[in-house]
Amino acid sequence: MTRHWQTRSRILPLQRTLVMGILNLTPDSFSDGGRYVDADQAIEHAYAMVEAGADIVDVGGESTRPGALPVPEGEELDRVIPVVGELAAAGLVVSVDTRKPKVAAAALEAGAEIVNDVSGLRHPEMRRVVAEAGAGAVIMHMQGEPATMQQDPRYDDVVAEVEAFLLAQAGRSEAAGVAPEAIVLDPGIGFGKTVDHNLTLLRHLHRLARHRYPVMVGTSRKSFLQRITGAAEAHRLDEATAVTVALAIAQGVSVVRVHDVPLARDAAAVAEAIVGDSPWQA
Ligand code: PMM
Repeated sequence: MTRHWQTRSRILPLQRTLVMGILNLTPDSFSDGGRYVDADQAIEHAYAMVEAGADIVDVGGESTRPGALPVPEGEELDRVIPVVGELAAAGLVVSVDTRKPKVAAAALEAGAEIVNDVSGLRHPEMRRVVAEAGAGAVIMHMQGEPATMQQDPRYDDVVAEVEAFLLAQAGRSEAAGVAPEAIVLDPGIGFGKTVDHNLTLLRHLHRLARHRYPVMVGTSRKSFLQRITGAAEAHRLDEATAVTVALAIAQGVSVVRVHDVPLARDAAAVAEAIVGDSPWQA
């Protein structure tokens, strides 16, 4: 597996787990209740996450939670670009969580390093934008669209299907000129998946991690954790998230996307101390 992640202007080493802190600029985000729509507050929160050990700040202006409707392009640009510009100018490594090629292009222009696309770089224009900028790319798996994806998700073999999709999209991206070292794969926990599908994928992260691409996982405050623990509030799921972080690292996952950065950083430190260079990567 690649031991670094090549992004637009940086090379991020992967010897230690990268923690990606979530900055949702969406009024309807289920997990932080829209506390960070105000740009100044959002920027403060980003600095606090970096202070607490975040390696990357993932800025998103369109909610992709189950049932969410698409946001018009102009609105997403207005939410995301000023914040990306300011954080990048301050020297932070910024990824932009978007499915829109125009938003991705503008964010890269404003200094973002990585495009995090929950639709897995399915749009040919998105592959072109990422290739042209030499940006890092997160290719995520999603069955269906956010508005309807949780209605009746079905797979014959969820691990094999997710793995095949991610590898096919990585291949298409490389064919479009994206460097293999720029690509990170993400199974898309909660995106068109039942609780059982999520758990099966989390049990088989080592299968995804056996390929040449680093693997990222996003479990933070997701509803399957709520279903398992019965926790009433989103922030009460951070400990449960930390458990998934440790178990993911034990299987060779390189990047974790979380809301609570200090907890994830501690979980990663303990997991790394126990597993060292994960036997799953052998
Ligand atoms: N999850 C959400 C949004 N973006 N991106 C990647 N790569 N992986 C994820 O699991 C992921 C994502 C939804 O969660 P949020 O609304 O709490 O940000």
